[in-house]
Amino acid sequence: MKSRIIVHIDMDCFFAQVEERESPQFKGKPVVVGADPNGGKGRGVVSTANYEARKYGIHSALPISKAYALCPEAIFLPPNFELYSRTSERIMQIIRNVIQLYSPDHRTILNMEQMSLDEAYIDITENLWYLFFTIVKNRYQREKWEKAQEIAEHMRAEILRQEKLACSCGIGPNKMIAKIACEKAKPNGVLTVRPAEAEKFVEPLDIEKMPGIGKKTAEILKGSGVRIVKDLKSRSEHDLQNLFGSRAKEMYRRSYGVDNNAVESIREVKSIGKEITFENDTRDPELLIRTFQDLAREVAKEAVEQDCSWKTVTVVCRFSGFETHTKAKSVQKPTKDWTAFRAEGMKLFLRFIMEKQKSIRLIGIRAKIADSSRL
Ligand code: TTP
Ligand code: MG
Repeated sequence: MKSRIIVHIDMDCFFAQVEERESPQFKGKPVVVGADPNGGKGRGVVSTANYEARKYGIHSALPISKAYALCPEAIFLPPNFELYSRTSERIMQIIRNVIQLYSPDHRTILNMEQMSLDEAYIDITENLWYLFFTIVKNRYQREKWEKAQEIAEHMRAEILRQEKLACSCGIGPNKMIAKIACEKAKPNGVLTVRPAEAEKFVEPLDIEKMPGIGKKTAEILKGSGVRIVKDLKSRSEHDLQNLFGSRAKEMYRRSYGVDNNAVESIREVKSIGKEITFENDTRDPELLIRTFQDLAREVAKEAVEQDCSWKTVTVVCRFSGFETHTKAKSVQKPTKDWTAFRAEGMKLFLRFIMEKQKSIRLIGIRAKIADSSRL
């Protein structure tokens, strides 16, 4: 396989950091985003905690009641998904813009796989390839890794400048190494692991930390004396095959720091949305319906211009008193039928009007795009 350079980028304590940005008075204080702690009796879990709160042992998926017991004076906030998702879209666009600067024509070549709201892989091999023609070969092998570091720092600087948010990057010869490197670089750092270092880099890792190995698999491995990645190598591939069948080959490869999975831009999910806040809260049906139709038409127009298909239509409604609700409908197969998009959106919107008698402050409509052709 051709040698590759992969960057993994991941925002630091994403939800909590966005909340801190929105409310600077939280700076330096422990912030926990998740379910309502209800004075220690709350149910549900922590979505994430900022690094200040992590010092108390609070982390994602911890029961909220435990988080409260560990630090009752922390600032507990409910998640605001609309805000995180809008922020995420802008971040992904910043990444694309920066990467494109590093291609010969500043436009093409983008192999990016968005994994979640705050995380993406970018294969920048092709972006660096043109360097090959500008410098002598032995220098290219070294300098391409330095250039990769420069690209990662550039992305981080732009995200910080435009969004006031910190993130971390891992750079490696494959997705697994890049992801682990990013984890190690946190918070607010960059770590490069070159091909020659990859095998040694994974050896001391706890087997649970290896991407692709879940809790169950780790338990089985630990039960058979495999604690760290290096221990995996002492087993023959045949041994592993008996335990894990077809998955053994991949596992064995990974224990040598090898991962051939490609960065697949097809996974990228984007959305196009519009919303509007009324000057005065209103229940005037004519105004509401007309405004909603205008928004839906604008979204559809933008999508048609970009030749996208839609998968989900989401309608948001904020009533007076900041009570915000969303309703969504998905189609089975992505479609370019934007008339249907507008019709489905309107049905959802009418349900809002019928269900609640309150005045409306904000309305919005969003299409989740199921098309990677725009990359
Ligand atoms: P992560 O990137 O896993 O975590 P993080 O960004 O909060 O912290 P880190 O600095 O370690 O990357 O997840 C991104 C967001 O996804 C996170 O901010 C909140 C949400 N999330 C949950 O809601 N529940 C979870 O169990 C996890 C892991 C994340
Ligand atoms: Mg993160």
